[in-house]
Amino acid sequence: MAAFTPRVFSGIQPSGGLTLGNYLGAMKRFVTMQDEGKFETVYCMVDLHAITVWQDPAALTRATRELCAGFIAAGIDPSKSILFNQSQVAEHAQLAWIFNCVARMGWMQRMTQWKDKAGKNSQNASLGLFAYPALMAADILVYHATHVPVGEDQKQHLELTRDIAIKFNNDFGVDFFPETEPVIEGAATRVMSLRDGSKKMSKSDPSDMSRINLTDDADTIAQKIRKARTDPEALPSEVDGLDERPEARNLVNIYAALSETTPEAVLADHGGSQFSAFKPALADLAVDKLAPISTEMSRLMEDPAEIDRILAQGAAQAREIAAPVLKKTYEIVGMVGA
Ligand code: AQP
Repeated sequence: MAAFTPRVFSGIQPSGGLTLGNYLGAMKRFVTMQDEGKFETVYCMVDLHAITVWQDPAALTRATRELCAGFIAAGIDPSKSILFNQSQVAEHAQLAWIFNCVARMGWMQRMTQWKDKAGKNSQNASLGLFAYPALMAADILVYHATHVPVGEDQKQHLELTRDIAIKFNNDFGVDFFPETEPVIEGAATRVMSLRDGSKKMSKSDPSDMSRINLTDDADTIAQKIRKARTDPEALPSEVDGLDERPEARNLVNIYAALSETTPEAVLADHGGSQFSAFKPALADLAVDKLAPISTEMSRLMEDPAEIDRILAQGAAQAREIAAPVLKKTYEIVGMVGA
């Protein structure tokens, strides 16, 4: 196996505002991996992914800038990490086409995100939504990324990315694409909806009460946590006591992730508490951690030209890595003029 530069790639869709799920499941780890200094870090606003379902153009532009502001407010430093939006680096879409020709229809049909998002009306879903995982594989492999921090929901797509890399290497008899490792760690790899403990918290959920947005003010955060669905029992003192209590487990996991501890430690402190006491403690913690991010996002959003400058600069840096990888891929495939 060839030696690859330790490099992290991950992306977030500008398909709405950032949620607590995106923050705890992905962005917080992006910052840790940047600050550890063990990896080159490349982070992307995946706007080409966002349009696999309908996006109002003006809302997409705003969401992309707001997402960039969110990355920076959460701790991503454009002088340490490459930060850009996907559509400015054409190599993503170009490599995705090659991968569309490597991946098999059956692989895509098995993807649970495709089944969930296309639902019963799959004949009416976009071709882009079906091919989404091949574009995601291209996002990652065009940087020869070795590690990808993501939430639990993206695990299957990362397995598919490895399958595409292996099949490409086998088909062409090369050792060119790495077998990327997912990084799925911590108490909040799957933050659930505040209204339904069986559903993932999602920025496109029709109910705003189901999620905490990074732009929510303190009162809204407190109200959403107060109204979060729970059961009538007190919190247990052991994590086993959370079995069959998905809503209680979710709030405990959120508390653990925000306070950078474990669910066991949270229950050691709060076991026996009623939700009437635990929810205000969680709301205070959430406001404490999220308010500085939301304030900084608002400040950054006052200067969209500066955000666009950061994205253009990041895109130029990204192309420096992506262009030679695409060129070599074309050579391997046999394209004249590559
Ligand atoms: N609820 C979640 N818990 C933990 N991690 C999550 N992520 C998303 N939701 C949760 C992680 O955030 C990263 C970016 O996700 P994305 O925006 O690319 O797409 P998504 O997973 O489809 O997120 P949403 O919020 O549900 O978007 P929509 O509603 O547009 O589909 C990923 O690493 C993801 O795992």
